[in-house]
Amino acid sequence: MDLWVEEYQTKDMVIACRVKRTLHEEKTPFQELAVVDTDQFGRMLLLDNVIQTTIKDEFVYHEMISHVALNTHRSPAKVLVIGGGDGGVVREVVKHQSVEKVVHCEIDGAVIEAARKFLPEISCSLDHPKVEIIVDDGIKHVRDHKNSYDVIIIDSTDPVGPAEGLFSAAFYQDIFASLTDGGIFVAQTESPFFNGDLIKRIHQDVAGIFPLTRLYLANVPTYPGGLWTFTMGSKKYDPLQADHTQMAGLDTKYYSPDIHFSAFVLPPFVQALLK
Ligand code: AG3
Repeated sequence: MDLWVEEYQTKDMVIACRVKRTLHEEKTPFQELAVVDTDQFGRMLLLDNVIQTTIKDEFVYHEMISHVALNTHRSPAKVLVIGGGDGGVVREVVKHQSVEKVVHCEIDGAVIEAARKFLPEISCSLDHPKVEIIVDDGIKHVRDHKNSYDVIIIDSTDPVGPAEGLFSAAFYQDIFASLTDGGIFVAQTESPFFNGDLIKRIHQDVAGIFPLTRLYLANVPTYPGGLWTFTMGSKKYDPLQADHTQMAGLDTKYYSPDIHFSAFVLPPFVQALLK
């Protein structure tokens, strides 16, 4: 039988991928979770029918959401990852020698369990001795942990359903309070083609709270439009002033010191969103 997964990337556009085998399907208290195997992208994790990550292209997103902020901060010791139950961000964060502790706060424990079982390449560092996993609401966690983290990484789903609150100004305010002096946060902020209004609003909200706000880009083939944005709020350090020679020599496939800087070069239509 010819089986396909289809994601409505917008209400008028579908991305479809032929499925070799369905490995797991589950309705969790928060969402519908599926892991399928495909020829095109390898194993793929979907939540509420939205592609979260695939074995073939996950490195782009996970490296880019992690290393830009971690290499901008001079010596991040305590890092909080919100969401990202697959463990891809955690795997990248523990590559940094300065990091002493990674708290991984994911609301849906079923995502962590599915990733452990079906996506070992991505979840492989979840048991690292520096990692503490907390299955809880990230919004609550930051509210309860003031002045606690050097870097906070928000690896959320799209801004509908369980992740909606992770895109609010009130949450960014709590993030600010949860960061130490010199702290930095970064969040995935969707497609500049399809979510321009959202990107604009987030940029304004973050700029109203943090001394420095920056947006950067990476190309993730399985996300709507491919071109993807990340928004960073920083108390002190500017990613554009990061010291090339101080950057950790990381084992990466997309991120590099040159990409660190070039990712901030924005096409005019993206720049226009930030005016
Ligand atoms: N976080 C989801 C990014 C948003 C993808 N959106 C979409 N495909 N419509 C990725 C989780 C990976 N750790």
